[in-house]
Amino acid sequence: MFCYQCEQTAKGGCTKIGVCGKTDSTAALQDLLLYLTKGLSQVAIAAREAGIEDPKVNLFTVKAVFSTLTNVNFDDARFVDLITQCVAMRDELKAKIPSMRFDGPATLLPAGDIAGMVFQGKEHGVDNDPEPNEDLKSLKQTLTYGLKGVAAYADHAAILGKEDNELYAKIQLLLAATLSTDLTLEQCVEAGLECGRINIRAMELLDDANTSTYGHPEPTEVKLGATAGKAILVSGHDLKDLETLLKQTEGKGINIYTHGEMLPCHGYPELKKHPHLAGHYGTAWQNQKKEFAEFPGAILMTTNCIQDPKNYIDAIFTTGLVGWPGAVHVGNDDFTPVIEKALSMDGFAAGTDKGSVLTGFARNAVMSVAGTVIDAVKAGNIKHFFLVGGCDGAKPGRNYYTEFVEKAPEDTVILTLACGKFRFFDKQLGDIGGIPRLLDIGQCNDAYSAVQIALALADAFDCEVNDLPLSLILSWYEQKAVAILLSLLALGIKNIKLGPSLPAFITPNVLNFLVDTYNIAPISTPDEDLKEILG
Ligand code: FSO
Ligand code: SF4
Repeated sequence: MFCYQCEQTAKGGCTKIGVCGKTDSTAALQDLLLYLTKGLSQVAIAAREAGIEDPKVNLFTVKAVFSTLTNVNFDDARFVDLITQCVAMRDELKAKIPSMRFDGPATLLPAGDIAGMVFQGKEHGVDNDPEPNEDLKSLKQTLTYGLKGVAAYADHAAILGKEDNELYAKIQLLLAATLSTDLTLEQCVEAGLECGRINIRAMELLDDANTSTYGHPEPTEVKLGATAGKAILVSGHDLKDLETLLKQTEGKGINIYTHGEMLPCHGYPELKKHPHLAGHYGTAWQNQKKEFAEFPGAILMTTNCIQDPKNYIDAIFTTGLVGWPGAVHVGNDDFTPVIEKALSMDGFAAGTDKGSVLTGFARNAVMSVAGTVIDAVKAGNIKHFFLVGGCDGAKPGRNYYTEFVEKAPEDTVILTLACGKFRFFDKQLGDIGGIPRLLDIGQCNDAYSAVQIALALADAFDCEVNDLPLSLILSWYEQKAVAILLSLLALGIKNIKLGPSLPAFITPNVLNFLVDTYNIAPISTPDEDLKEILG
């Protein structure tokens, strides 16, 4: 196997087994599915030109690509099923445009058994990329990983009924473009920026899906301790799964707790109205092995970020695109097995008080106090904003983000989003004239909200985002972060500091290009970076 798509990759790429736990066979099956989905995209593009739009193919495209994102699905059997579905859909669509001729992944027939498919997957993996130029390969992999992020956001939006054929068409065009060996450097860069632009559209669609279904998030205090009684823990990112579970557990005497990226769910009016949404348990995804093992109830994993659950395999359930061999997979509409499991477990014997945190500062909430914020800036009470956000992970270098927030001067405001916030989410940073110094915008899925806040501030101060007293201090881990980074570059945002390490798939020449064009820089130390930014 060869995989270097995420931040925790082994030096030079994961080759024997993923640091994430991905096996050689899963890696190859993911590569085969991705290759075949690129072929399905070629067929979808040709069909669209002939006037045929296939909603089933469009939705499948994003689901298949999202399945290959880091920490989503580790179950070979599910990948074999997706590969089979992909080829069946492709051939059905091809039959509707009989005059069109295809080759490559649009014609490849998968082998009849797993071993054969694994062999085929390896033939089309990253290390067998036919692109001879290392910089072009780097840009095309960046594009592929960015598209995994876009697919994730588009899938989340589709789950809540928001789809856009134009977005699907652009995703398929870019997926197909990664197969070309004729692209110039300029074309590859432009494709990456286009990926960033379509990601803004995907995130906008998701923002609309979330806020039109559950209302705009409101500043909300979330309890961190436990309430005595039976319990279910929900992790991942999916709001609809949480809602379904809340409805199905109503009156059953089970308390529902959020984990990791589900924390911002407490801010949505239509979710927080359920009295048995009891609080938030634990921290970020990389701490789940310890936190889940200690949880006295059932666990539902709704999207990415699952780790090897062998120590609590009987208590964990996967749903949606998530999979782990041996963990029970349940449909999104019926969580009875999860509920029955929770009822059979002890639950919390007694309540605990671990304080609380604030969430719910998405774009609507922040903009509703924009006047106060602007006055505070004009009066010199707020000197600078830092967006300290992105993914968390296990590497020690990530302490940078905790220290950065601790050392940020008292006349600065920290905006945060995604699971990186767990490095400092419970710090009491006080307020500036009633405005909390730590504002949780939401999940990584809410990056659109952060962009809207930045654009609104720029509008209020009649300047460009780059001229605002705002600095972006980002941490990355998986491919949604790649998509967001491409969106920020597409918006022309400069001076981003990125850590804890730079992507392994970026070559020195591509990095030089990013530094020269966008002044993007790796994080150094909190003291040095703060001095440089505020100096
Ligand atoms: Fe974190 Fe995981 Fe949300 Fe990522 S939970 S690391 S950017 O998948 O998705 O922020
Ligand atoms: Fe390695 Fe990350 Fe790929 Fe897993 S997803 S195999 S950790 S690079």
